[in-house]
Amino acid sequence: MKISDIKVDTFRYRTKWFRDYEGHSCAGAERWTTNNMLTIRTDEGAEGYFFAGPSQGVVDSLIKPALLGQDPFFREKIWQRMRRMQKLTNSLPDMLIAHVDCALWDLAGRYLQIPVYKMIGAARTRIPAYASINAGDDIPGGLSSPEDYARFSEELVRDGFKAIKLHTWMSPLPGAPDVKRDVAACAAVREAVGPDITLMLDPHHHYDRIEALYLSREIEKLGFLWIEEPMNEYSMSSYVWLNGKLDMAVLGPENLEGSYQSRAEWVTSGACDMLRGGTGEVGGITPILKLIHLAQAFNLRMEVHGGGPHNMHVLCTMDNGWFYEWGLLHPMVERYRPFPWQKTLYDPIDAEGFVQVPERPGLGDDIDFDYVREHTIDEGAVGRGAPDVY
Ligand code: XYH
Ligand code: MG
Repeated sequence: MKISDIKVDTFRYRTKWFRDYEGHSCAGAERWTTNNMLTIRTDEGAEGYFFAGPSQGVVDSLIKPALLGQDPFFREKIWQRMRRMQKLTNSLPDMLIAHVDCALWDLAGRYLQIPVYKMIGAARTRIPAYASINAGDDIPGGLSSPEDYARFSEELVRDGFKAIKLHTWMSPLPGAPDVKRDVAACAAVREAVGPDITLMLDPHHHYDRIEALYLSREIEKLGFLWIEEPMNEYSMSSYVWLNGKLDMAVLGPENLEGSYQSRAEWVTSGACDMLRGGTGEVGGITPILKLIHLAQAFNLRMEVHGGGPHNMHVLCTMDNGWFYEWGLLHPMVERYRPFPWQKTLYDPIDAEGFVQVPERPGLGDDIDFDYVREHTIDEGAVGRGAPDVY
Protein backbone atom coordinates (compact mmCIF):
# COMPACT_ATOMS: atom_id res chain seq x y z
CA MET A 1 0.00 0.00 0.00
CA LYS A 2 1.32 3.45 -0.92
CA ILE A 3 0.39 7.01 0.06
CA SER A 4 -1.27 8.49 -3.04
CA ASP A 5 -2.71 11.85 -1.92
CA ILE A 6 -2.60 14.37 0.94
CA LYS A 7 -5.31 16.99 1.11
CA VAL A 8 -6.32 19.86 3.37
CA ASP A 9 -9.93 21.03 3.67
CA THR A 10 -10.23 24.43 5.30
CA PHE A 11 -13.69 24.95 6.78
CA ARG A 12 -15.56 27.52 8.85
CA TYR A 13 -17.15 27.05 12.25
CA ARG A 14 -18.44 29.24 15.03
CA THR A 15 -16.66 29.50 18.37
CA LYS A 16 -16.41 31.59 21.51
CA TRP A 17 -12.65 31.01 21.64
CA PHE A 18 -9.96 33.21 20.17
CA ARG A 19 -6.29 33.84 20.91
CA ASP A 20 -4.55 36.94 22.20
CA TYR A 21 -1.38 38.00 20.42
CA GLU A 22 0.81 35.94 22.79
CA GLY A 23 -1.20 32.86 21.81
CA HIS A 24 -3.29 32.28 24.95
CA SER A 25 -6.85 31.06 24.50
CA CYS A 26 -9.45 33.66 25.50
CA ALA A 27 -13.24 33.49 25.75
CA GLY A 28 -15.37 36.11 24.03
CA ALA A 29 -18.33 36.73 21.77
CA GLU A 30 -19.16 33.95 19.34
CA ARG A 31 -17.57 34.44 15.92
CA TRP A 32 -16.56 32.57 12.78
CA THR A 33 -13.11 31.03 12.55
CA THR A 34 -11.50 28.29 10.48
CA ASN A 35 -9.96 24.88 10.98
CA ASN A 36 -8.14 22.46 8.67
CA MET A 37 -8.92 18.78 8.13
CA LEU A 38 -5.83 16.92 6.96
CA THR A 39 -6.57 13.73 4.98
CA ILE A 40 -3.90 11.20 4.00
CA ARG A 41 -5.09 8.71 1.38
CA THR A 42 -3.58 5.54 -0.11
CA ASP A 43 -3.84 3.76 -3.45
CA GLU A 44 -6.03 1.13 -1.70
CA GLY A 45 -8.54 3.75 -0.52
CA ALA A 46 -7.43 3.80 3.14
CA GLU A 47 -7.73 7.22 4.79
CA GLY A 48 -6.52 8.89 8.00
CA TYR A 49 -7.50 12.28 9.37
CA PHE A 50 -6.30 14.97 11.70
CA PHE A 51 -7.76 18.35 12.59
CA ALA A 52 -5.84 21.64 12.97
CA GLY A 53 -3.47 20.34 10.31
CA PRO A 54 -1.10 22.31 8.06
CA SER A 55 -2.20 24.44 5.10
CA GLN A 56 -2.38 22.96 1.61
CA GLY A 57 0.63 25.11 0.65
CA VAL A 58 2.87 23.43 3.25
CA VAL A 59 1.48 20.03 2.28
CA ASP A 60 2.21 20.59 -1.42
CA SER A 61 5.68 22.02 -0.99
CA LEU A 62 7.05 19.95 1.91
CA ILE A 63 4.87 17.02 2.99
CA LYS A 64 3.93 15.57 -0.38
CA PRO A 65 7.49 15.25 -1.74
CA ALA A 66 8.46 13.37 1.44
CA LEU A 67 5.41 11.11 1.73
CA LEU A 68 3.88 10.32 -1.67
CA GLY A 69 4.67 6.75 -2.70
CA GLN A 70 5.67 5.73 0.86
CA ASP A 71 4.12 2.80 2.71
CA PRO A 72 1.93 4.50 5.40
CA PHE A 73 2.88 1.80 7.92
CA PHE A 74 6.50 3.03 7.84
CA ARG A 75 5.69 5.73 10.38
CA GLU A 76 9.10 5.73 12.04
CA LYS A 77 10.87 6.12 8.69
CA ILE A 78 8.51 8.93 7.66
CA TRP A 79 8.82 10.68 11.04
CA GLN A 80 12.64 10.62 10.98
CA ARG A 81 12.56 11.90 7.40
CA MET A 82 10.36 14.88 8.39
CA ARG A 83 12.59 15.52 11.40
CA ARG A 84 15.67 15.73 9.22
CA MET A 85 13.86 18.11 6.86
CA GLN A 86 13.42 20.59 9.74
CA LYS A 87 17.07 21.60 9.58
CA LEU A 88 16.66 23.49 6.33
CA THR A 89 13.15 24.92 6.63
CA ASN A 90 11.26 26.87 9.24
CA SER A 91 7.90 25.81 7.77
CA LEU A 92 7.89 22.38 9.40
CA PRO A 93 7.74 22.79 13.20
CA ASP A 94 7.19 19.78 15.48
CA MET A 95 3.46 20.63 15.67
CA LEU A 96 3.01 20.16 11.92
CA ILE A 97 4.98 16.93 11.91
CA ALA A 98 2.63 15.82 14.70
CA HIS A 99 -0.43 16.38 12.53
CA VAL A 100 0.97 14.22 9.75
CA ASP A 101 2.10 11.52 12.18
CA CYS A 102 -1.30 11.42 13.95
CA ALA A 103 -3.12 11.14 10.60
CA LEU A 104 -0.87 8.18 9.73
CA TRP A 105 -1.73 6.44 13.02
CA ASP A 106 -5.41 7.13 12.36
CA LEU A 107 -5.07 5.68 8.88
CA ALA A 108 -3.40 2.50 10.17
CA GLY A 109 -6.06 1.99 12.85
CA ARG A 110 -8.94 2.58 10.46
CA TYR A 111 -7.37 0.22 7.90
CA LEU A 112 -6.81 -2.53 10.50
CA GLN A 113 -10.12 -1.74 12.25
CA ILE A 114 -8.48 -1.34 15.66
CA PRO A 115 -8.22 1.66 18.04
CA VAL A 116 -4.75 3.22 18.13
CA TYR A 117 -4.17 2.49 21.84
CA LYS A 118 -4.64 -1.24 21.22
CA MET A 119 -2.41 -1.11 18.16
CA ILE A 120 0.38 0.33 20.37
CA GLY A 121 -0.31 -1.91 23.39
CA ALA A 122 -3.01 -1.07 25.91
CA ALA A 123 -2.44 -0.35 29.59
CA ARG A 124 -5.91 1.01 30.51
CA THR A 125 -9.17 2.25 29.02
CA ARG A 126 -10.12 4.95 31.57
CA ILE A 127 -8.07 7.91 32.77
CA PRO A 128 -8.71 10.37 35.61
CA ALA A 129 -9.24 13.84 34.13
CA TYR A 130 -8.34 17.23 35.54
CA ALA A 131 -10.26 20.37 34.72
CA SER A 132 -7.85 22.80 33.08
CA ILE A 133 -9.13 26.31 33.76
CA ASN A 134 -8.38 28.90 31.08
CA ALA A 135 -6.02 31.82 31.71
CA GLY A 136 -7.52 34.74 33.64
CA ASP A 137 -9.18 37.77 32.06
CA ASP A 138 -10.93 41.01 33.01
CA ILE A 139 -14.48 39.95 32.11
CA PRO A 140 -16.97 40.42 34.94
CA GLY A 141 -18.33 36.95 35.75
CA GLY A 142 -15.46 35.41 33.81
CA LEU A 143 -12.06 34.77 35.40
CA SER A 144 -11.32 38.28 36.62
CA SER A 145 -10.74 37.66 40.33
CA PRO A 146 -9.75 34.97 42.86
CA GLU A 147 -13.47 34.72 43.75
CA ASP A 148 -14.31 33.92 40.10
CA TYR A 149 -11.78 31.08 40.14
CA ALA A 150 -13.20 29.79 43.43
CA ARG A 151 -16.80 29.85 42.19
CA PHE A 152 -15.90 28.18 38.92
CA SER A 153 -13.86 25.49 40.69
CA GLU A 154 -16.87 24.60 42.84
CA GLU A 155 -18.90 24.13 39.64
CA LEU A 156 -16.22 21.90 38.16
CA VAL A 157 -16.17 19.73 41.27
CA ARG A 158 -19.97 19.43 40.98
CA ASP A 159 -19.42 18.32 37.34
CA GLY A 160 -17.36 15.39 38.65
CA PHE A 161 -13.73 16.56 38.54
CA LYS A 162 -11.47 15.45 41.38
CA ALA A 163 -8.54 17.52 40.14
CA ILE A 164 -8.24 21.08 38.83
CA LYS A 165 -5.43 23.06 37.24
CA LEU A 166 -5.43 26.86 37.16
CA HIS A 167 -3.95 28.99 34.42
CA THR A 168 -3.76 32.43 36.00
CA TRP A 169 -3.40 35.93 34.52
CA MET A 170 -0.91 36.34 31.73
CA SER A 171 0.46 39.18 29.64
CA PRO A 172 -0.73 40.94 27.49
CA LEU A 173 -3.66 41.35 29.92
CA PRO A 174 -3.23 44.75 31.68
CA GLY A 175 -1.92 44.28 35.22
CA ALA A 176 -0.70 40.76 34.53
CA PRO A 177 1.28 38.86 35.54
CA ASP A 178 1.31 39.28 39.30
CA VAL A 179 2.55 36.54 41.61
CA LYS A 180 0.58 37.82 44.61
CA ARG A 181 -2.66 37.75 42.63
CA ASP A 182 -1.80 34.22 41.44
CA VAL A 183 -1.32 33.11 45.04
CA ALA A 184 -4.65 34.72 46.00
CA ALA A 185 -6.45 32.76 43.25
CA CYS A 186 -4.80 29.49 44.33
CA ALA A 187 -5.70 30.14 47.98
CA ALA A 188 -9.31 30.98 47.09
CA VAL A 189 -9.67 27.78 45.08
CA ARG A 190 -8.13 25.63 47.83
CA GLU A 191 -10.50 27.22 50.34
CA ALA A 192 -13.51 26.61 48.04
CA VAL A 193 -12.86 22.98 47.08
CA GLY A 194 -11.29 21.71 50.31
CA PRO A 195 -8.25 19.51 50.91
CA ASP A 196 -9.35 16.44 48.92
CA ILE A 197 -9.30 17.95 45.45
CA THR A 198 -5.94 17.75 43.68
CA LEU A 199 -4.73 21.18 42.52
CA MET A 200 -2.02 22.28 40.10
CA LEU A 201 -0.81 25.64 38.77
CA ASP A 202 0.28 26.67 35.27
CA PRO A 203 0.95 30.43 35.60
CA HIS A 204 2.48 33.10 33.37
CA HIS A 205 5.36 31.42 31.56
CA HIS A 206 7.91 34.23 31.81
CA TYR A 207 8.43 34.92 35.49
CA ASP A 208 11.98 35.32 36.69
CA ARG A 209 13.62 32.92 39.17
CA ILE A 210 12.70 34.88 42.29
CA GLU A 211 9.05 35.24 41.27
CA ALA A 212 8.85 31.57 40.28
CA LEU A 213 10.36 30.49 43.61
CA TYR A 214 8.04 32.72 45.66
CA LEU A 215 4.97 31.48 43.80
CA SER A 216 6.02 27.84 44.05
CA ARG A 217 6.73 28.05 47.78
CA GLU A 218 3.35 29.68 48.43
CA ILE A 219 1.35 27.04 46.54
CA GLU A 220 3.47 24.32 48.09
CA LYS A 221 1.96 25.46 51.41
CA LEU A 222 -1.51 25.12 49.85
CA GLY A 223 -0.83 21.46 49.03
CA PHE A 224 -0.57 21.86 45.24
CA LEU A 225 0.67 18.81 43.33
CA TRP A 226 2.83 20.56 40.73
CA ILE A 227 4.06 23.89 39.33
CA GLU A 228 4.15 24.00 35.53
CA GLU A 229 6.10 26.30 33.22
CA PRO A 230 6.51 29.42 35.42
CA MET A 231 9.63 30.44 33.46
CA ASN A 232 10.86 30.29 29.89
CA GLU A 233 11.78 26.66 29.26
CA TYR A 234 14.81 27.42 27.08
CA SER A 235 16.70 28.11 30.30
CA MET A 236 17.00 24.57 31.61
CA SER A 237 19.42 25.68 34.34
CA SER A 238 16.67 27.94 35.80
CA TYR A 239 14.53 24.84 36.25
CA VAL A 240 17.41 22.86 37.76
CA TRP A 241 17.79 25.77 40.21
CA LEU A 242 14.06 25.92 41.03
CA ASN A 243 13.65 22.17 41.32
CA GLY A 244 16.53 22.00 43.77
CA LYS A 245 14.71 24.36 46.15
CA LEU A 246 11.27 22.75 46.25
CA ASP A 247 9.61 19.67 47.66
CA MET A 248 6.63 20.11 45.36
CA ALA A 249 7.02 18.61 41.89
CA VAL A 250 8.19 20.72 38.95
CA LEU A 251 6.49 19.56 35.73
CA GLY A 252 8.09 20.26 32.37
CA PRO A 253 8.99 21.01 29.71
CA GLU A 254 5.75 21.62 27.85
CA ASN A 255 6.64 23.83 24.90
CA LEU A 256 10.35 23.23 24.43
CA GLU A 257 11.36 22.32 20.89
CA GLY A 258 13.60 19.33 20.30
CA SER A 259 11.05 16.60 21.05
CA TYR A 260 12.44 13.63 22.98
CA GLN A 261 16.06 14.73 22.74
CA SER A 262 15.67 18.07 24.56
CA ARG A 263 13.45 16.36 27.15
CA ALA A 264 16.06 13.65 27.73
CA GLU A 265 18.43 16.48 28.71
CA TRP A 266 15.89 17.77 31.26
CA VAL A 267 15.61 14.31 32.76
CA THR A 268 19.32 13.70 33.13
CA SER A 269 19.90 17.26 34.42
CA GLY A 270 17.27 17.02 37.16
CA ALA A 271 15.30 20.00 35.81
CA CYS A 272 11.93 18.35 36.49
CA ASP A 273 10.39 15.73 38.77
CA MET A 274 7.67 14.89 36.30
CA LEU A 275 8.09 14.98 32.54
CA ARG A 276 5.81 16.97 30.25
CA GLY A 277 4.99 17.06 26.56
CA GLY A 278 1.89 16.76 24.44
CA THR A 279 1.53 14.67 21.34
CA GLY A 280 1.29 17.99 19.46
CA GLU A 281 4.41 19.70 20.83
CA VAL A 282 6.74 16.72 20.64
CA GLY A 283 5.91 15.87 17.03
CA GLY A 284 3.23 13.18 17.22
CA ILE A 285 2.42 9.78 18.63
CA THR A 286 5.61 8.21 17.25
CA PRO A 287 7.97 10.40 19.34
CA ILE A 288 5.78 10.70 22.44
CA LEU A 289 5.97 6.93 22.87
CA LYS A 290 9.74 7.25 23.10
CA LEU A 291 9.30 9.87 25.83
CA ILE A 292 6.85 7.76 27.80
CA HIS A 293 9.36 4.91 27.72
CA LEU A 294 12.21 7.26 28.64
CA ALA A 295 10.22 8.40 31.66
CA GLN A 296 9.49 4.80 32.63
CA ALA A 297 13.20 3.99 32.44
CA PHE A 298 13.93 6.78 34.96
CA ASN A 299 10.91 6.03 37.25
CA LEU A 300 9.39 9.34 36.26
CA ARG A 301 5.78 10.26 35.83
CA MET A 302 4.93 11.74 32.45
CA GLU A 303 1.96 14.11 32.32
CA VAL A 304 0.71 14.45 28.77
CA HIS A 305 -0.22 17.99 27.72
CA GLY A 306 -3.71 18.60 26.33
CA GLY A 307 -6.69 16.46 25.53
CA GLY A 308 -8.16 15.20 22.30
CA PRO A 309 -8.04 11.82 20.57
CA HIS A 310 -4.28 11.75 19.99
CA ASN A 311 -3.46 12.38 23.66
CA MET A 312 -6.18 10.07 24.96
CA HIS A 313 -4.80 7.11 23.02
CA VAL A 314 -1.22 7.51 24.21
CA LEU A 315 -2.43 7.95 27.80
CA CYS A 316 -4.14 4.57 27.52
CA THR A 317 -0.83 2.91 26.63
CA MET A 318 0.99 4.06 29.77
CA ASP A 319 0.85 3.51 33.50
CA ASN A 320 3.31 6.26 34.47
CA GLY A 321 1.05 9.31 34.19
CA TRP A 322 -1.94 10.37 36.18
CA PHE A 323 -4.17 12.64 34.17
CA TYR A 324 -6.04 13.56 31.00
CA GLU A 325 -6.09 17.37 30.65
CA TRP A 326 -9.71 18.42 30.09
CA GLY A 327 -9.82 21.94 28.79
CA LEU A 328 -9.56 24.62 28.40
CA LEU A 329 -12.58 25.57 30.53
CA HIS A 330 -14.11 28.98 31.08
CA PRO A 331 -17.31 29.91 32.97
CA MET A 332 -18.75 31.69 29.92
CA VAL A 333 -18.20 28.94 27.34
CA GLU A 334 -20.60 25.97 27.30
CA ARG A 335 -18.83 22.88 28.58
CA TYR A 336 -18.75 19.28 27.35
CA ARG A 337 -20.01 19.91 23.83
CA PRO A 338 -18.45 18.39 20.71
CA PHE A 339 -16.84 20.70 18.19
CA PRO A 340 -19.14 21.38 15.21
CA TRP A 341 -17.17 18.87 13.08
CA GLN A 342 -17.71 16.06 15.60
CA LYS A 343 -20.95 14.10 15.87
CA THR A 344 -20.35 13.17 19.50
CA LEU A 345 -18.26 14.47 22.37
CA TYR A 346 -14.99 12.59 22.40
CA ASP A 347 -14.28 12.72 26.11
CA PRO A 348 -17.33 12.99 28.42
CA ILE A 349 -16.34 12.75 32.09
CA ASP A 350 -18.14 10.28 34.31
CA ALA A 351 -19.30 10.71 37.91
CA GLU A 352 -15.90 9.55 39.20
CA GLY A 353 -14.07 12.17 37.11
CA PHE A 354 -12.71 9.72 34.51
CA VAL A 355 -12.75 9.76 30.71
CA GLN A 356 -13.10 6.57 28.68
CA VAL A 357 -11.27 5.95 25.40
CA PRO A 358 -13.63 5.31 22.44
CA GLU A 359 -13.41 1.86 20.84
CA ARG A 360 -13.85 3.18 17.30
CA PRO A 361 -10.96 2.31 14.90
CA GLY A 362 -7.99 4.63 14.55
CA LEU A 363 -8.10 7.74 16.74
CA GLY A 364 -11.85 7.24 17.02
CA ASP A 365 -12.94 10.82 16.33
CA ASP A 366 -16.63 10.75 15.35
CA ILE A 367 -16.17 13.09 12.38
CA ASP A 368 -19.14 14.82 10.79
CA PHE A 369 -17.88 14.80 7.20
CA ASP A 370 -21.09 16.48 5.98
CA TYR A 371 -20.38 19.44 8.27
CA VAL A 372 -16.82 19.76 6.94
CA ARG A 373 -18.02 19.51 3.31
CA GLU A 374 -20.80 22.05 3.77
CA HIS A 375 -18.49 24.57 5.49
CA THR A 376 -15.38 24.20 3.35
CA ILE A 377 -14.00 27.49 2.05
CA ASP A 378 -11.35 28.43 -0.47
CA GLU A 379 -7.70 27.95 0.26
CA GLY A 380 -6.23 31.39 0.92
CA ALA A 381 -8.84 32.24 3.52
CA VAL A 382 -6.90 30.08 5.96
CA GLY A 383 -6.94 31.43 9.53
CA ARG A 384 -4.89 30.44 12.48
CA GLY A 385 -6.65 27.08 12.91
CA ALA A 386 -8.62 25.78 15.84
CA PRO A 387 -7.72 26.98 19.29
CA ASP A 388 -6.08 24.33 21.42
CA VAL A 389 -9.14 23.93 23.61
CA TYR A 390 -9.41 20.16 23.85
O1 XYH B 1 -2.84 29.70 28.02
O2 XYH B 1 -0.73 29.82 28.20
C1 XYH B 1 -1.76 29.21 28.20
C2 XYH B 1 -1.61 27.71 28.45
O3 XYH B 1 -0.27 27.42 28.28
C3 XYH B 1 -2.46 26.82 27.59
O4 XYH B 1 -2.55 27.34 26.29
C4 XYH B 1 -2.01 25.38 27.47
O5 XYH B 1 -3.01 24.58 26.97
C5 XYH B 1 -1.36 24.71 28.65
O6 XYH B 1 -0.31 25.06 29.04
N1 XYH B 1 -1.94 23.66 29.21
O7 XYH B 1 -1.34 22.95 30.17
MG1 MG C 1 0.71 23.94 30.43
